[in-house]
Amino acid sequence: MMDHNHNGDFKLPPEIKFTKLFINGQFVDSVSGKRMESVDPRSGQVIAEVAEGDEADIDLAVKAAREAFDHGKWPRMSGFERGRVMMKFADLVEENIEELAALDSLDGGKLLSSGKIVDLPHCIHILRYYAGAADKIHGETLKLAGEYQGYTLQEPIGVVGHIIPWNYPSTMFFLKVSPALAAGCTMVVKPAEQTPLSALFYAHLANKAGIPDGVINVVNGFGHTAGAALSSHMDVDKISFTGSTETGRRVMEAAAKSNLKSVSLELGGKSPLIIFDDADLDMAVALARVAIFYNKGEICVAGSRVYVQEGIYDEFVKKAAESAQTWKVGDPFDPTVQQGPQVDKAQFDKVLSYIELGKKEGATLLTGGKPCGDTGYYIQPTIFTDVKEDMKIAQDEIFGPVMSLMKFKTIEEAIDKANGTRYGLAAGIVTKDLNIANRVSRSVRAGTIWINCYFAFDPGCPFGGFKMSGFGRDLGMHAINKYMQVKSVVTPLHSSPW
Ligand code: TXE
Repeated sequence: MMDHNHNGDFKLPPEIKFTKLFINGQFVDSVSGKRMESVDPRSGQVIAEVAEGDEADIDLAVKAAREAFDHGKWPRMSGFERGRVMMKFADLVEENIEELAALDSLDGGKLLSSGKIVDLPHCIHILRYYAGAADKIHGETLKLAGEYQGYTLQEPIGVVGHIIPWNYPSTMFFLKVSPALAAGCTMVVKPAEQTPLSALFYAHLANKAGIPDGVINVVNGFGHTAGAALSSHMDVDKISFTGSTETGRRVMEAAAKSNLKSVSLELGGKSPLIIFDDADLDMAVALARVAIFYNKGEICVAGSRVYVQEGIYDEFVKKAAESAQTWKVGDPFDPTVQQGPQVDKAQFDKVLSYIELGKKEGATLLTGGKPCGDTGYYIQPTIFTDVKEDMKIAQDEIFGPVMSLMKFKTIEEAIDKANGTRYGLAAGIVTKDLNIANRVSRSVRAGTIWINCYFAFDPGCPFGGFKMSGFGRDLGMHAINKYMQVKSVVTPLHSSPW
């Protein structure tokens, strides 16, 4: 048990202060009175019980968001004023960085060190980026045929349902909520059942910053109940979803069968990292290791397929194995650890079953392949070689620390192989040759291409998928458009001809 003191009054593990639903500016119990367990993936032990929302609670939250949208001041404030409140919200998050990062470590098994220096600063940056954007949203003026002129208004889309996953509870919260706030929307956030804690803290801070009641509501609950109720609700105007491709399909179906609400989906991936013969080998090995083992491989853009050109392949395999063996797995609160536990038993079992499948399919287990220790959901950094394109371990999103290593000869072959899955979220290229980098960037069908880097995110850089990795973009100014409607206003130039 860790109990050393940080920042004076904050101790690890953090106290869990908020466990109810947040609806219309109040923390409330669920209508049914049910509670669900939040589990520490280091041990499998229950750390808290939180209110479990379902259809009735989603209904109350949507009503509050509807009222705040139809009659409240948030959509009617100037963008500048909204931005000021959002800046205050960002300051409050910044004051609580360590405690918030620790909550994600506690229920999600994420590294506290990364939370403090990567995730939370990124969240604050996202919130400030969109706070700054809130007063820069404007339409166009149009000179129309005949004696008419027109202009467009960019109006908030209305009540938004954000359904978010457990691998980045804080980042996903701000990635969705910030542009929607800037646009003037009101919203209901449905966090993942595995990681219910930090979103409630954010709701509290938003309230303290002066975001009006009903603008942000947080309803924890399961996907098939609370999530399904939100995506099929007749009074929700848009769903912004991040999660699995299968669930994304269900969300879209629910939208189609209810009120045809707008949907954007950020789904799974099987991203290729393509390493050419001219690459700096040590840099490429380091990049490949981070690309798949960081956040225990629970990243939609994880570089799970590593293609290495034949000239450096053998040397790469040797060094990759050594580097996986020195990647430190352990308690996410320990600052020297590089990989914590998988988020829950279901994900732990899923990853291990893919490792078994890889062996059965005929791939060679180069290193790893087993759980680490007897308690908690820890898995060794794992690498397969002799992987063939049609194996399931090369096609499916495993969402764990499992790298598939493959060899290629020519640029054309690398491009074909990189494009050879149903996904298209991201890709990495490692080469010193600008011509290769340019050609491959334009030929790989993926929403983000990283050249000689990986996981280089920025609030200004749009992020999303091609193919079955989804559609619509988070981040950048593109994301604001997801939360806006365009209205055309037309007037005659001279006295009315009617
Ligand atoms: O995801 P789900 P799961 C992938 C990854 C992982 C697999 C399964 O491969 O192993 O998905 O994870 C809510 N209507 N990704 O089962 O179900 C759910 O409550 C509405 C990739 O946890 O997609 C949660 O809030 N909502 C991914 C959210 O959807 C529903 C991140 C995501 O859960 C619902 C997570 C329903 N019927 C998993 N069912 C990425 N792109 O980063 C569930 N939900």
